[in-house]
Amino acid sequence: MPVKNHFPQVFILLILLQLNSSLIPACFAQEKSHEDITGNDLKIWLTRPATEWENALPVGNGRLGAMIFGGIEKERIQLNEESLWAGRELDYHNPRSLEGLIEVRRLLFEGRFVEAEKTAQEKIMGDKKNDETHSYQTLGDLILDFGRYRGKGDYRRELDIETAIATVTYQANWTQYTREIFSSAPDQVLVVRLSAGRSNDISLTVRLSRPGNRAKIETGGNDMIMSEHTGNGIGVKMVTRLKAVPEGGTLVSGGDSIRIGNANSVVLLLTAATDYHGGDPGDISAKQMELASSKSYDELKKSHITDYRQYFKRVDLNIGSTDAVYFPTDARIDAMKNGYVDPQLMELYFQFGRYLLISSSRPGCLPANLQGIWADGLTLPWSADYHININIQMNYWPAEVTNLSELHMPFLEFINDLSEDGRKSARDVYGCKGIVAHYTTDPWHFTEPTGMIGYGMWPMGINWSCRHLWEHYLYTGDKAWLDTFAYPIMKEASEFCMDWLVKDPKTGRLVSGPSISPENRFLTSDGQKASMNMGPTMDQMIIWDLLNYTIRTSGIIGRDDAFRNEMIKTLENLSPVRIGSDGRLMEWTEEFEEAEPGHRHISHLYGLHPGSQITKQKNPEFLEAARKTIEHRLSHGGGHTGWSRAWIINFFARLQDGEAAYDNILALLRKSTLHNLFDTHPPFQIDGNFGATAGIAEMLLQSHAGEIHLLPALPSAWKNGYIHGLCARGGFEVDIDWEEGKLKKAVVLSKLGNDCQIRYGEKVTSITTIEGRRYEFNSKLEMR
Ligand code: FUC
Repeated sequence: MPVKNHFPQVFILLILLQLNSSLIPACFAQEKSHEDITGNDLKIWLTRPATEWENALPVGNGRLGAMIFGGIEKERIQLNEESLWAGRELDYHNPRSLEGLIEVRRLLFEGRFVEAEKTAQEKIMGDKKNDETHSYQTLGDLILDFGRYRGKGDYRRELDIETAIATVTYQANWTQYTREIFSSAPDQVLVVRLSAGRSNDISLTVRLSRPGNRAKIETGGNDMIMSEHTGNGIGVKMVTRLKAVPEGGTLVSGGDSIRIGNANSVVLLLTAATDYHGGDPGDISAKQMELASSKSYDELKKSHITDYRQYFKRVDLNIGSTDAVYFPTDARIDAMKNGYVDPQLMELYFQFGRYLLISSSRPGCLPANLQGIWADGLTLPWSADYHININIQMNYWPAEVTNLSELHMPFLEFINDLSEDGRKSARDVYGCKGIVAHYTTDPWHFTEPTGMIGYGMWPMGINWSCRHLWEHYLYTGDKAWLDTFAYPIMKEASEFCMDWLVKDPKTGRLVSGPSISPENRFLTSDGQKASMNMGPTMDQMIIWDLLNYTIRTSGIIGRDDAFRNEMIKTLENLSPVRIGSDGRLMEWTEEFEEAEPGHRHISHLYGLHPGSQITKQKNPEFLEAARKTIEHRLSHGGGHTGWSRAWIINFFARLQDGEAAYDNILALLRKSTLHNLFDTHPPFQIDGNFGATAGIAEMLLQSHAGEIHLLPALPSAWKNGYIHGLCARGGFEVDIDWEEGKLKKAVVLSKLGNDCQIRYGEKVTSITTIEGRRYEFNSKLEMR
């Protein structure tokens, strides 16, 4: 995309940066050629090495990840492997739960919330620690020690998200040095290539290490092996292999290092495996190394780029550009904080979200965790686990709409993998049929309620996740998969809900409980804080949703008529969602005062997004109540975590309020974005990146309400632009171009031959399509 000249903006940017001299990077004074500048479009680049992990650059192949610090004299490449967990399978079932359940329900119906909570804590909740014995962990560090350099300068560290290659370049000793780093999915190897402008000029010491000093490190010739039975012998077994391939020069190995002297270039290959998926990690990593080292660097690089691009190139976004692209990414983020508006940074953020999904979620792998696959240390925030009370779902919001459907599979498989333990928990904890899971889980798929009531007593984890199964079907139309894979899970989740729901003695309607509105609290009539009640709105919405699409599914695949009728009956008796006296959607069955009105979770808007219970066409009064709900949260400091802000972008998109959605993108970039574009939740949580990527797509295309809605929430700031390649439910791929804030043209590719209705503003048109054909519309939605 060509860069326009906007000297006034550059000037303002420079002035803003002058306000804080610490923000002015050295390279601002340097001239960049036009070629350089246009090449910066989809690059995150910085003019200094990372001093903190949060500022390093991530590469990954879905399984093997690395964070590139880019030090000149000493490079630290922090490594991750998706299954490196220090835990193991454990049972957290509280044996008194069945007795507790009856007592807790009685107390809650009597309005004795605090007593109910104490009883549930004692009799229902299982005990689980979040410590080193239960956490996802770093694989270790690859350290490249180059010794002392003289005359250092012209430094640049970049991540090209069009090729998924990180590059570090600098001048030192009067030579240009280059490091290229990528994690290849086709060859299952991390590749580092070191080159220099002069021959015989690369000398370094290579080391592997792992915190805790428990890893065994062996070297021999060009090879190094690091192995450990993690978690002090209770976690997974890990083996990491490194092979150094210098061209020219000398190589000496011994102890824990390989020393290379005066080489022309060096390629380092790193493979790693654990025994999590079965097999011997030593054999797996050796096989990977054998295959990777049989290829040349150019072959590895070529197959990596081809593989990555098959996903990345499917979507192209352009929402305008300014000369801010002349500047390094950290300066651009800081300029945004100072009020500068940089549309191309939003585009970069959007595409970075897609980059992160391609790099952390590949078929056959575990799903992206709270940090994708990138995490440092042995004990991580929330163990970097799989939170299923919004976080993992948010990770996968962009998957279908941004044309990365295959990358949804690790999560969909994971939901299935929860079933076995989920069946046991439903039976043992609650005496119910079907499957259940709570707010979080780990790679061994535990599903019991654990921890404190305020977050743990929430049995809707699988039920929410099932929406992803339905969405995958809506986008792909894969009926066989719906029948054999998705429906059995949806059915068991519905069976649980139908057994779990109880009649509210006051209303006679069915409510879910004991449960919470994740992780919010209310004030009881005597001013105490409580979380648990019967029939929190989010549960009612999730169950409504689950039963609805399970009913539809059983119709599509033509099975289980009797069960379908039971589900219909349950739906009719479900306690409805209500609007409170202040016009907001009620979060609980009573109009409790919230203990924290700006709470980060806005769970009772599930029906607006990701659900589709509330739409402009169906129930505008609920849409209005949803708006009031968000505004109330925001006016009390809501959206303070990145993921919460990202959800708000999606909410406003669904409210078709482009300006408010846009303001929240600005807030996300200004308040919750690190210099490497990672989303903050001190330190970092990846859900906000994914949620905002989905939110930007949702502003430009929606299809949840039975029609393809073009530009439903286009903000005035994105005056001219296009988005090509987004997907719509029903099996469509859509290109939209706009000019002066109005639709210019749209092209709809029908992948399945379904009929569809297309909307732009108040204009609606219906078409009958043929599989594989493209349909082009003009600005008036007339077919060309
Ligand atoms: C949810 C959120 C927290 C955090 C945690 C991992 O429970 O409430 O903010 O994101 O997940």
